[in-house]
Amino acid sequence: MVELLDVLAARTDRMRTSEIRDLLKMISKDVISFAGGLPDPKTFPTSEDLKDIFEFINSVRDKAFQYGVTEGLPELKEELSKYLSRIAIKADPEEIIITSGSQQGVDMLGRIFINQRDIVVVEIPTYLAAIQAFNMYKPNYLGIPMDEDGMIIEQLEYELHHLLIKDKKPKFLYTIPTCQNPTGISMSLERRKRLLELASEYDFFIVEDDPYGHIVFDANELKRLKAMDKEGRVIYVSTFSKVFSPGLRIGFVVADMEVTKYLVLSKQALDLCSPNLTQFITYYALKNGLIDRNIPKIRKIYKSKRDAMLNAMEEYMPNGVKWTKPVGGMFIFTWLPEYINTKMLLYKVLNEYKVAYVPGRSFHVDGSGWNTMRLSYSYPPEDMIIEGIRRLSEAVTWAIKKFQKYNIKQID
Ligand code: PMP
Ligand code: G9A
Repeated sequence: MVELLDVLAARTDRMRTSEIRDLLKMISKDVISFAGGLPDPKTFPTSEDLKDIFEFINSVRDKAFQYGVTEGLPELKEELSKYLSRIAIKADPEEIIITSGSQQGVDMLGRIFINQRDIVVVEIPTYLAAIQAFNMYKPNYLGIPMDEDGMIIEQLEYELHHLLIKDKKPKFLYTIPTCQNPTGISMSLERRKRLLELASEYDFFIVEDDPYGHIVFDANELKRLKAMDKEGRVIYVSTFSKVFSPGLRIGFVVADMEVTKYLVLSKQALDLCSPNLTQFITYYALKNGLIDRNIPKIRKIYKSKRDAMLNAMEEYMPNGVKWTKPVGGMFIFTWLPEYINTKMLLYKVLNEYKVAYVPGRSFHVDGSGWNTMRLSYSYPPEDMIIEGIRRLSEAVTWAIKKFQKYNIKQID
């Protein structure tokens, strides 16, 4: 018998499971889940829409069920180029590549850019599945903390300066500047401008991951970094998962042609092409305004759910717990007292209180975050959100009583 550990590639040693994906499998019907950022099915196409969509699919049957080109369905890229121009992103169809979910785009960027020990800058905290994708290529992370205006750019500047002294610079900076996962925070316009200046001064790429850019609640949509970019430094990644349907697995990357050339090469090897069938569905939805019409409805649904969660947190959470006030998106990030380990607490909360959340540690590249949790308000109905927060608060109150006497900060 082959000894598996003798034959596995060295790159597997930093592969870690996604807690979001693990929880998705574990959660039973009687659990109120604040774990995965699953869209509310009310935001999916209606039965009426589906009739039209499938009538259209029937009319393009020969192509829809066929292999497609690696770059993506040309009709979809044309429509996408128009859709992007409405958020001030100028992208020729040749600068767009359709991916199987934006997760694939994130992974492909890791593939084409990261050598072992290359420096990749990320927010602390950041999207855990981006860390999971990049880990495969063994970068050294430079984590930059956030405040209520997003990544602290002064700190980034300080770190870049110190890297330069050592003759080093990042390969790229990965950011979710708008309605961030996991905090719901948006980077201020001033910081966006400064970030672009720094990227130019220190000469690195920015990867802007933007699944939630349309899901803003109280203000207008913020200018995308890509829309402000004059030098082709921003590689824009986005998806139809949160504004139409994640089941279609349609995402996209926008970058200069020299970059897309390499992305296409990596996608050829990964999956040849994204499904023509779901690309045609997305094309139809874009062309006929289904997605544009859906956005105000989506905002309304999630805003109301955010409010339900924030109000319940205010009412039930004990002293010593802090949380973000999301300006959009699907998530609230929460800090418990430092002596509580949210990963250990999860199993009790799941089994006894029947509530799920994502322990926050995996969103941190610096080994911190043991006392944090991410709560998603996107999926459960509002009465369940309130009940779930009531139960979770009871569990947290129990944990504070039980562990505060130890008062030992959790460390990695
Ligand atoms: N990036 C971020 C920041 C996300 O939150 C998500 C989904 N939660 C993704 C990428 C991946 O989304 P998808 O593959 O469904 O497009
Ligand atoms: O189910 C997934 O993995 C997508 C959701 C991502 C998230 O919860 O951040």
